Amino acid sequence: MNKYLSLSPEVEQALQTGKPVVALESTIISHGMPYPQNVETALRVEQTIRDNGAVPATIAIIGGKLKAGCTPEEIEYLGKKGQAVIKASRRDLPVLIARGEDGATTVTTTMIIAAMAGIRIFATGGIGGVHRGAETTMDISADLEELAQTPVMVICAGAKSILDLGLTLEYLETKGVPVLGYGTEELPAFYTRHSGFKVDYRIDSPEELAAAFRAKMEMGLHGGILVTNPIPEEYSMPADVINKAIDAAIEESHKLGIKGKQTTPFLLAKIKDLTGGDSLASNIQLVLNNARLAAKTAVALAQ
Ligand code: PSU
Ligand code: MN
Repeated sequence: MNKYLSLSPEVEQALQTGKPVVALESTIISHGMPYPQNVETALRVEQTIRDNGAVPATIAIIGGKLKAGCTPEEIEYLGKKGQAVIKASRRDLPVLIARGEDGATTVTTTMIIAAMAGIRIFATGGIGGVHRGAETTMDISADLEELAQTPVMVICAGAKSILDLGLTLEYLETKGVPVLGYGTEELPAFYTRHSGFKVDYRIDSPEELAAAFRAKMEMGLHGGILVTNPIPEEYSMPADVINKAIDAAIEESHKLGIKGKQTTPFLLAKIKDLTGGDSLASNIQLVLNNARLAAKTAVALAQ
């Protein structure tokens, strides 16, 4: 194990004894939701994973250490500090670690650290992708490259239409990343169950998810698998409400000249304001739903 990695005693013990473990990211805490809902949600997600038979490993960078398994105090710290924590992608790791700084891990860096620790299953809300207008901005999330190269199964609720969903799927196809729909043939669009785009395969059980992941590993194919799990019907948002908010948020980001790593956090916060908090309630529910599926899949993979 490399000297930069630091496992919590619980996560270390679980990995040594072959118990199921689920990785969780920390950018969703610091940049994805406001305080204190971010901290409450992170702790509820951990509890949901335990309730479904797995050990949660919230991943973050603290004092220059790659942590797999944060304490509730560390989660509170990251949540309270919010956007003042550096949003750490792959390119940020060398300097942050060398300087002993803190960082919130995105899907990219959570995958990297999970793989270093030997954790195979990761639950989150949404991934980054190809942004609308990427043909001129070239704004394509590093999350897609990470899915192409790092052996972790990422369970999300699909991609929201702050992204160009069609181009995101094309990119994943080029990179050889399987995009699976849990109980659906249609790519879910995060706040809503429908996008009009098709996934590669519909999968109906955690066992089948685990089997696909195992096959990919055993063949020695590089990279991960993306599982898209639709938000439960009762928490999904009306498509017109959310799409109007997304369009308005994107327009505002252009007006303010928001660019680069600030784009996604800006849009998420704006959408939450424009929907009067309804999108936050949906966001919390879909993360809990993904945590349940991830824990069950980790249990199946450990068998
Ligand atoms: N999408 C969400 N919530 C999030 C993110 C994306 O619905 O919190 C975060 C994740 O950490 C993801 C990152 O990895 O934003 C992508 O950022 P970028 O688009 O800058 O790559
Ligand atoms: Mn970007």
